[in-house]
Amino acid sequence: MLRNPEGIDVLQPRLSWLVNTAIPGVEQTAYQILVASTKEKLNANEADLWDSGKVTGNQSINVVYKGEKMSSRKEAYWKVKIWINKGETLWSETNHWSMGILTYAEWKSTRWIGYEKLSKDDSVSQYSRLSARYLRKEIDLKKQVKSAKVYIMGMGLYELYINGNKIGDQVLAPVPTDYTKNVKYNVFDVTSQLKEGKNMLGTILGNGRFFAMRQDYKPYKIKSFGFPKMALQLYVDYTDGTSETIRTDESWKLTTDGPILANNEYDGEEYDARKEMKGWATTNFDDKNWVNARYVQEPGGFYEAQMTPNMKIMGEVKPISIKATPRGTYILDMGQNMVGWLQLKVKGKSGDQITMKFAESLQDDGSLYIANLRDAKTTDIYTLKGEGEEIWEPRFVFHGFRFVEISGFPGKPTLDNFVGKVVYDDIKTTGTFESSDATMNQIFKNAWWGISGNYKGMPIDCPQRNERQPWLGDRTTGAYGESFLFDNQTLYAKWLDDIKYSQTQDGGLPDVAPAFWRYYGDNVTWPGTYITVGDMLYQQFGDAEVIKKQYPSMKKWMTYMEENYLQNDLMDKDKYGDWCVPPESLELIRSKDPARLTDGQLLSSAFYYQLLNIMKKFAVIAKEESDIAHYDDLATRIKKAFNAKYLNTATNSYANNTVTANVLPLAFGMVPENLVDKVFQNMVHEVEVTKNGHISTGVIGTQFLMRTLTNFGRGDLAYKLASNKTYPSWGYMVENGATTIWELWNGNTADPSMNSQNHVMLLGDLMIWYFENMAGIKSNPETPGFKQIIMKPDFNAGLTYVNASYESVHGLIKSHWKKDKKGLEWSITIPANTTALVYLPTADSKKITVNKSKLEKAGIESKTEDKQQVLKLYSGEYTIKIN
Ligand code: RAM
Repeated sequence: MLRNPEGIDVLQPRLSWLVNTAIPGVEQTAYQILVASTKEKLNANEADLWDSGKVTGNQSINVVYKGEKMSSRKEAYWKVKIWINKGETLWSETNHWSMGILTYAEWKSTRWIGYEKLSKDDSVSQYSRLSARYLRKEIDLKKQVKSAKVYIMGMGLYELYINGNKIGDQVLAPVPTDYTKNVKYNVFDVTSQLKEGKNMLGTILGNGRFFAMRQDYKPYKIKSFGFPKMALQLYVDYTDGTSETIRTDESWKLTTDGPILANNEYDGEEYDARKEMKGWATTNFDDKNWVNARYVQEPGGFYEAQMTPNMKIMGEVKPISIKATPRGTYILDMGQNMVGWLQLKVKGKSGDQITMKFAESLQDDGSLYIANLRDAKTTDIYTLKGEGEEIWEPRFVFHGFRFVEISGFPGKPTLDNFVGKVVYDDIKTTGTFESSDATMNQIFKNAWWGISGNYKGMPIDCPQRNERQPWLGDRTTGAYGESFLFDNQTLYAKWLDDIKYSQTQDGGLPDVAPAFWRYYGDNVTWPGTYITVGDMLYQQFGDAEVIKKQYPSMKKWMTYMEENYLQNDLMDKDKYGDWCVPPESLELIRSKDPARLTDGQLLSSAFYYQLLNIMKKFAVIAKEESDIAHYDDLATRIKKAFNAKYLNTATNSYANNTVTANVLPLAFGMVPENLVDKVFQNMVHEVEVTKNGHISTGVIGTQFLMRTLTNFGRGDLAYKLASNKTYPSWGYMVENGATTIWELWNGNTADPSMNSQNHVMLLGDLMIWYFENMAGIKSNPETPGFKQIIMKPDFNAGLTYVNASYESVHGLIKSHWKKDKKGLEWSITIPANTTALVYLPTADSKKITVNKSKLEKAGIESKTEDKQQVLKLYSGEYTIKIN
């Protein structure tokens, strides 16, 4: 199992497999990997690239390839044989990967081409407009094609065609990067698209993040990379053993006079169907009005294979209502705040023009609420060609919206004229969660929509207003919660590279990476995400390589912060505070009330302390153990200074006693042992009594609140917060019609200047709590990647049932429990080659049956711990009953 097998550019890819068998209690005892250069050789067990030999052990994920040195474009076919403890051996099916282009020299004679001028209706302004570039190149393949692969870098966004057919189902490709640092190429096997004789290659280039991201607007802040451009190599192998390479050069033809008049991620796409150029990507087209493409400068960054998937249309939403307005327009309601675009089906006259304006909600008078979009125009315009039914959807934009205002529609539009296309990274949904609490269930759905919609080849903060930036702080802990819902491993691994590439020479990290917005403020809490997301990848996916790779840059940043901002053993650098706490008045965005705000030095010191602890773990993984002593010493000093300055032993509270000020030292283990319980009880009092059982934390405190309450014994209070419907709470958002998660607790009343209705940062650790604490699906920190699962739901928090599942890297885990007066019934699925520690809420083993037999007779290892029976279970399905 390699997630993106086409065009791998690491020399030693890692191989993983799932042990798939119905036999219970299975553990792998050994494996043998065979890798061959052709399918035939592999079938004959002729492992000319690598034969790992029989390796004893149960490792089934991330086995590092250690065979022949791989070279560019080399194909590898592999399979694995495993031995299991039940006396059998199993063979996997044949898998495949192909290497990318490993050296710059192999790209050297390929030129970047484009057209670096504005056309008639283009402008560079606050609302930049640029028409899409269409390129075409006829090629003559003289012999029969055996295989062909294309490697394309199309900046900012490309669509690739061969003989009129679009290649691949990706949209808005490639994933965005800081193109001056690294440029991603995509690889496609196009063997079946090419034929002997004349063929036509065609591409369309859109702007994406490349061109004029409003460069006139704040050029000191917003990065721009220039006009769209591309480089492409097509390798063709013929059946007679010869081969040929086709590369971009000045012989490619180009026009800017196609139907896509303007495309801008924030403002929308304008399309004039009258300007369509039928057959432009086929050999059957007259391009006499096209010009030759020009040689242009390369973007500057390294060329890299894209190892995370592109976006795709992942689903559809049918609108639920359409209403006429007094203005003669129509308001379409999708019933869901979604990210993507609207497909239009229409009949009319040539020149009829339909305008679609996207927004997240409506004002009281039924018109669109657009103030919170700031100056993003979010408008698509389609001009009809007037040839019967026309179906159109944009290519180079996305919108975050629930409502669309339609104007200029010929005739009366109906719901059937529109379909919402849901666009996000092509990754699997891995987690499901359903419980006895309807509010919590709706929050889960809202979180799913919010998280997926904001995956845009990088995790962005919001999809609708003029921002859409990959802010680090929004994901510090969120990425971990998200990993239960989505297979986000490659996305976040890519993002850590983005962060690494954005590091300054002296070690500083920005708050936004790629740094499309330039925010280098030497903050701790936002850049610290570099380390916490690394920890998530290690913990949830068992990915140690990513830690080894990023460790030097992580360490560099830690040192840089220490050298510049450590004062009297405290870290004195904070920019955003506990961002977005519930403010003192409902219209406010940012609180000014000192009683609600937490001291910045406290936040940055506690965070830095926690990061030091993670770095100690990473130092072991990266084999840099000699760093540990320093991290340890620093952590000890910070803890001491922190308690000396902020801990009030008379009141057992920290600083001004906000919940955030207390929850951080509790969660990070900074509280002196003899005071832990007292500090916790004080915090509980703040949440339960002072705040009347409601949230008072912002982006920082909320990351630790739910787990800390639960782990120290007050899961019931955490449940209250999760199921609340009154302000401030996630349920309050639901009660007020939210179908995603808001940027602000008071999103329905606050000023629009910073008020997105689709932000994920306030989720904090809520999703982790759903899975780890309510469902009882947690990876044992000692055995990352769910090699051992800790199943310890808090059955007494308040829920009466939970049905949850999670597709881990080791396979599907399920936990379904329900409680009633008679007792508890719990069905569990544990994947092969893993074990689970299952915590049952009784010390009395006589009350327990497992798969209908008494525990004592079931032959299961168990022990008593804190009045609980703890069972060690091997793979299989179990139904446990306690009465
Ligand atoms: C705003 C958004 C974003 C946050 C920054 C600090 O732009 O709320 O999500 O990270 O502020």
